[in-house]
Amino acid sequence: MTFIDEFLPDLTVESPGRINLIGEHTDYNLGFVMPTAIDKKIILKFRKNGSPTECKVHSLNNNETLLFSLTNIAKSPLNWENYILGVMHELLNRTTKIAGFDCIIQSNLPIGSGLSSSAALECGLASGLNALFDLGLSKEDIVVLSRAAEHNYVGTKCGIMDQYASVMSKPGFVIMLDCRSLESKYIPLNLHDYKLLLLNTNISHSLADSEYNTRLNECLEGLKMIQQKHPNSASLRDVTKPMLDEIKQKIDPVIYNRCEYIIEENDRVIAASNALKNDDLVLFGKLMYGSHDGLQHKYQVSCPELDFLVDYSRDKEFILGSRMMGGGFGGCTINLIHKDVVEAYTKEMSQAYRKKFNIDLDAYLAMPDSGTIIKKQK
Ligand code: GAF
Repeated sequence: MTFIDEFLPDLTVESPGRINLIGEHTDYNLGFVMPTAIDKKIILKFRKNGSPTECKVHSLNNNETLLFSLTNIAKSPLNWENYILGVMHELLNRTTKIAGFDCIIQSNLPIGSGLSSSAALECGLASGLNALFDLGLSKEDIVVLSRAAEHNYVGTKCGIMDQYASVMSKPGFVIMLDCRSLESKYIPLNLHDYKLLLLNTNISHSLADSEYNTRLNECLEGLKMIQQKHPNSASLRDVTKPMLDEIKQKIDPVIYNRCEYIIEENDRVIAASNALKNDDLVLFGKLMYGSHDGLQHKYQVSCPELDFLVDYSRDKEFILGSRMMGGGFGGCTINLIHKDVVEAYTKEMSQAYRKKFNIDLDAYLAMPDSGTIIKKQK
């Protein structure tokens, strides 16, 4: 019998990926986002192994095993291992209650597709160990420490959206999240005859990680200049268009565009949440297109594959909105599409995409689902 065959878990964690309806790159500018978890997830099974220090994590997807000791946590040259080791590092800074454990991981979340498999892995591991060793961490602690793991071990200076959505979501609701106060409003998602269709480009351009941190720095550079006139602006979230325009002559046009996009995107999230409350899906869809246009032209994090999918949808009366989703440079578009045409449109789109890029498109319907679920074995 192998380690996997005889594995009897003490507990199982279901840790979901997320979609984001609108509000991209606003989270690290302490603005607003509108994510929710989906039913694509990472399953993590845990058991204590009796050792005081030795741990084993096995990924069934890539058939790789990570062995480590709690007394010697250090960064790995392998990216996926750093998600695990980063969480261990953060947990061990906060508690001495963890001992040796084994964990098996299996995922149906496509990696690099903008559905946030990284946050699902970090939060799933932290939630599982919290329950297994009774660490007494709150859900918010899990969110915050999982993001810290990504900053400190993986090196992406991400915002809080992905971890928050993976842990805190509720079925049937999107979260209107204020990324500064972490106050959240759960808005019921009533799409009537429409569906959320994700179209996965199956592309993940290598620029994604480096450009992400570059965007963060560009926003900080813009903020610094604005603060010379408006010292009370703690983040771009506090900045208005007239405030930005006061320095238009002095600021680098690229930085101006980045800041302008963030200001406009924050306004769009607020408008989108009102549109949802008023059942105005047509307006919601227009805001989605506005978001994509800003991401493509002002924030410049889109790519030809994403733009092709969004552009293809523009003149279709059965699609109310479409935009790239997540960090950019690949991954999925999110489309608000009439339920009667989902199948036919997916087929048509797949053919067109294949003809243009010689790549297969994947399509998934997404519904707001539950955040982290922990099941203890009896
Ligand atoms: C990635 C990041 F992890 C999030 O924090 C967020 O910034 C997103 O890109 C863009 O909105 O998923």
